[in-house]
Amino acid sequence: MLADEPALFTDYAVWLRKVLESRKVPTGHLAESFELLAAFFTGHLPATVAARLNQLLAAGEDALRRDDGCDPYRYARHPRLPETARYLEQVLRGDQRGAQETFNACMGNGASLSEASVRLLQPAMVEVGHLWQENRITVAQEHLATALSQNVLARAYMHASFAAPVERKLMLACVAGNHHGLGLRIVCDAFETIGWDVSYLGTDVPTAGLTRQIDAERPDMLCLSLSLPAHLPLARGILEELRAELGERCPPIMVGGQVTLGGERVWRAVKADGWASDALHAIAQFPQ
Ligand code: B12
Repeated sequence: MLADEPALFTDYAVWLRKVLESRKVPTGHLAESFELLAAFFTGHLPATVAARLNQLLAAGEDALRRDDGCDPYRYARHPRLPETARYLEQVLRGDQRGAQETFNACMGNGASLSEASVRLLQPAMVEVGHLWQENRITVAQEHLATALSQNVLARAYMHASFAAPVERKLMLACVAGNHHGLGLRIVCDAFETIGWDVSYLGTDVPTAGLTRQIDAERPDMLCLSLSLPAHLPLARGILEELRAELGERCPPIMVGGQVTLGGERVWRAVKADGWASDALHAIAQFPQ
């Protein structure tokens, strides 16, 4: 409703059905509960609000009926590198050395740190999420793949090429409640490679502390990462708070992350100043 983007809700409906189905939880009640909700909204909310909500519910029901498979990589801008399947298999197996070799070989073949991150590691991690969603791997395997990938990135960083400093400073944080930090780390490293000075605050950053940190460090831009649908209204509130607290001292705010991938309307709804779909897209907006 916030973004007026039906894909946010239809993606969620299909995602939920897959998660439940793969765990043998009956899903017939999903469409039924959408209908019950629609009836409730019609009876209890102003007609215009109920109509907007019910349109979303109808789109959700339709998506469930159509049974679209939902390619988890549908929003990607860059084709994955051919070595992605090998990298995926290695991180799931816990083969740190193999995964590192695969990643480094891509860099050896001419990919920058950011290209290898976005076109190899990122699609592999998206697939890890998909496998978890379908109950084909455990949470422990997902954690293993994430931990391994964090290591791979940290070690590959040592072989990256860096442009001369450009006297611009970036601060990066995941909004409070967002525990997905790997993608933002990739964005952070990407800006470093084009000469920016970076301050990476990591996951789940409380807004009060973020405000003080901005005031202390005065970055030229703030990058905020959001992952889940619930982070959208939260982010909108955080942006309002930062701007109210900091006034002219508030830098331009760029957002990104999983839940923003569905299109313009999503990031505009949180009132951000800019958006990028991935680390390559982000740095391309700041040509040297
Ligand atoms: C690893 C992982 C976790 C780890 C994160 C650990 C860590 N240190 O990062 C942990 C275990 C914490 C986790 C928890 C959860 N997760 Co999780 N997770 C993932 C997974 C498998 C990979 C995330 C990742 O690293 N992706 C790779 C990176 C490189 O991609 P990225 O994050 O999109 O980042 C790129 C861009 O988005 C962009 N970007 C990101 N941030 C920013 C910011 C700016 C400013 C810019 C410009 C760009 C930008 O650039 C990045 C690099 O190119 C994803 C699957 C997926 N599709 O990504 C699920 C996924 C995101 N998780 C999911 C879920 C459901 C959860 C949980 C709710 C599960 C649970 N029941 O507890 C919790 C929620 C925790 C929370 N409150 O945040 C779902 C979300 C589905 C949905 N519809 O909302 C996904 C999609 C899995 C799935 N297929 O079902 N998760």
